[in-house]
Amino acid sequence: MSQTLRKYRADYQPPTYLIDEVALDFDIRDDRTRVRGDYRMRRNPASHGRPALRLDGRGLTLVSIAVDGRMASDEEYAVDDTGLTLFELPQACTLTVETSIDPEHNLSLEGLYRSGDILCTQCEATGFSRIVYFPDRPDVMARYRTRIEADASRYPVLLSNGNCVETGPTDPGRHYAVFVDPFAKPCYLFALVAGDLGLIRDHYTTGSGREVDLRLYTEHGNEDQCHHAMASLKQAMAWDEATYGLEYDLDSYVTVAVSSFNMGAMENKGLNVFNTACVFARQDTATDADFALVRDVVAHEYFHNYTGNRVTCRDWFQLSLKEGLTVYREHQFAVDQGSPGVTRIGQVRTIREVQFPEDGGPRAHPVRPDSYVEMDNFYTITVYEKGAEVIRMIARMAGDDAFIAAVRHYLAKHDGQAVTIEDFVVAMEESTGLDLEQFRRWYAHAGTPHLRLDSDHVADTLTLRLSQHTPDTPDDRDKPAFDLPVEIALFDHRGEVVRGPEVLRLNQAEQEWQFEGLHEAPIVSALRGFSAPVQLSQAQSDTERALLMAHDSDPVSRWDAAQALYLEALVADASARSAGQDAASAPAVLFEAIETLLDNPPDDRALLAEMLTLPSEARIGEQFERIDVAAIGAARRELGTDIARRFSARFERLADEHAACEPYVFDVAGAGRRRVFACALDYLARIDAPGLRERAVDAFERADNMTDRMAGLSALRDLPGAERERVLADFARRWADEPLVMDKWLRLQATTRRDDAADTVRRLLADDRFDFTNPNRVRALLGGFARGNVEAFHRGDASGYRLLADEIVRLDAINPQLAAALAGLLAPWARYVAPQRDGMREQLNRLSERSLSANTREIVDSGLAAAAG
Ligand code: B3K
Ligand code: ZN
Repeated sequence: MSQTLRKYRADYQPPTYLIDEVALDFDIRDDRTRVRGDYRMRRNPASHGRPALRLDGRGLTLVSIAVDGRMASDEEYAVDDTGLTLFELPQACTLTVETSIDPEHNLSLEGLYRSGDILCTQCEATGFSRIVYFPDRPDVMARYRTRIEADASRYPVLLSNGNCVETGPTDPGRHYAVFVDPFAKPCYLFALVAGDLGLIRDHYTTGSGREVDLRLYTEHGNEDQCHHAMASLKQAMAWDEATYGLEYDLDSYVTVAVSSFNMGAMENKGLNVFNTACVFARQDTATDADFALVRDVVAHEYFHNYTGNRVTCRDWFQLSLKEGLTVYREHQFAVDQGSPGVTRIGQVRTIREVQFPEDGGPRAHPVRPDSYVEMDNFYTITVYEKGAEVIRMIARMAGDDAFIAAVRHYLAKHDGQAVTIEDFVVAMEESTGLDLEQFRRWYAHAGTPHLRLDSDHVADTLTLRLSQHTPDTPDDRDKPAFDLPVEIALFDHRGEVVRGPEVLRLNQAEQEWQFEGLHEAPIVSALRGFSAPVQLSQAQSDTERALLMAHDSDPVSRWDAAQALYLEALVADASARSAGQDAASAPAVLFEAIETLLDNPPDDRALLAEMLTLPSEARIGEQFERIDVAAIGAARRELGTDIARRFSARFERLADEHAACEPYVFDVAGAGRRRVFACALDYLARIDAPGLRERAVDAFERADNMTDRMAGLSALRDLPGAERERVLADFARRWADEPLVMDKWLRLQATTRRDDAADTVRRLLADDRFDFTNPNRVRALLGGFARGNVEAFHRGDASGYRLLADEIVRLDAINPQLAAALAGLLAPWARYVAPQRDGMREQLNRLSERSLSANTREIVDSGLAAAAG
């Protein structure tokens, strides 16, 4: 049974011993792996109390333990399920611990495990304690020397962090390598890889002239899918130098792509391990979205080298210290590489569609959580993305240059240390001169603030009144006011800016601002660029929204005005349907606004596609206290069909104008062109327009790239018939040997809008092309269904919930982290109307009766604890 002890941030105690040097020795054999650790330690002067030492260890077989070369006797230590305690140790000593582990049968994808033919590690958050007994906490930072010995033909490539200082043969058929990492690091950044790997190489010269050897390893045969990742790495290295003045600090930067990985990638010092899904990108196998994902994840992991590795977290409650800041840096990088407006729109969508629901549900927690049972459950959208938005607000208030100077100050002040979010905020204050006393509440409180904006125009004066209120969350009621920047601009009725943009700093429950000299009542564009992670409601007419949609100088606000127009119509219709009334039709002004948009499209084609895309079901659901999935689905379908019918000729023209005519290049113009093409096809498919099927099949067959091919395939997705079946079968034949492409095939079927979608998923679960032990396959099929096929998943007969719960039980036995993530989809039952709320809760109860991992137990319990309302 797993231990389910809750850990509290307030209970932090410094480590009793510091470890200066760690020598690890891995003896890899087919049946077992022996790991020996020699730790040179000394008493931590900051720690008082008994000189006992706690070493974490899970699922380990202890072989021996010795202090300064003398075997420890049974009385000197005690072993339990989660580690080992040494009762008394000298002030300074060398501790030697030897363990035996079984990576071959480790399906949890934590610690040392096998992915295909590759042995690799994943240590963050606490996977190191599955390798050897050690104080598995980020504030114990040591320099590592690692020796790996293994079979030479099975594992010709041996890798660990730092520089390779020695290699050679040992016993017949075996060889070894020794690595020394000159930088002190926490054990979560340790990595080891052994395998028979293909390689692509490049190099990078830093601003100060240091030559860095860049290597990217993958299973043989995939090398040609790795060039975009390598190019992205070089872009990221150059960007970090140009923007933050940060140069890479080791002689080599090594990346290894593995197919079985629980998340996107891991920033181990000098030796990143990546999910192949975040490395592979070739035009015939990857879409534009994949190309962008690879670029951004590669950059994210690279940026961690400073924000995370050189300066790390004192304890895991501080996770956003490295993740929020690194996501923010990644976001800025992405904005600089692509179309700034559309890139920002993508970030805003994630916050609204995924983070807001988390913040309003049973799993709501502050960016810096106060307690947890399983840390791996807290790698959340709140810690990552809301954490990044919080940083963005600081940058917004300080100004970009002052913010960058402040980050440099923080990194210099704390280089080589394990610190807290408070240390970061203090460094920001010291460098920028900002007073962040009240701002700190963003780290301490969960929940999304709701802002209300009212405006009054009297004589020639405009009064803007902003008020804020944050709803209660499970552990946090009656929240105080937040300190946040609200960017605004004022427009006249011709769409010209008459004031701003400027930032209003809201820090009270209610505040007023006055703008004089305005003869006519202006139109207020507010929360421009999504300047704070809040919900804004603003009394605005449809005509005003349409005007901003056509003229606002901020692309995010233009898009947002369009979203507000759609949303109002959708909410009215869904509310009517939910109440059993007649459907409500959308106002004429909405269709006029679409016509104006089609007549005067923005130069940035991707922005056009974004503005033509209806808010997702998740975003519509967020507008309701209780979510009625069927009513929302029907309203969204109806509006989509209505738009498609009215503008079918325009969509045909758009499809013609944006069909492929030049060879594929992944750039802003090309990706924008393909976005519009896919969007036009999607509208035409909604009404099964004459000629659409031929057009889609043609795109599928003739495209020189996966993006256009998927546009064709997606358009046929919900249109039963011979075309769909033929194209799907062709796809599966063509890409049978490309697991990541087959994930698209699985996902497409899992997201097909059909009443029997759950049966399709069950059939695919049994298909040979599916592999339950591989997280990418599971995410494509089960994640695709539960997240991407909202109506089928939430069917009133609960068949979707039963399917998910069945698979969670099966998965929990092998991969608790992934099982817990899926269980999170059942947890917010209280947000739904009946019968959904009952169906979800019933499956949570069913799960609760089983013996579960600590990961899944924590999620299920928090879901069930939610008030019935
Ligand atoms: N730091 C890792 C995530 C580790 C997740 C552990 N369950 C990847 C990243 O955020 O860059
Ligand atoms: Zn990260």
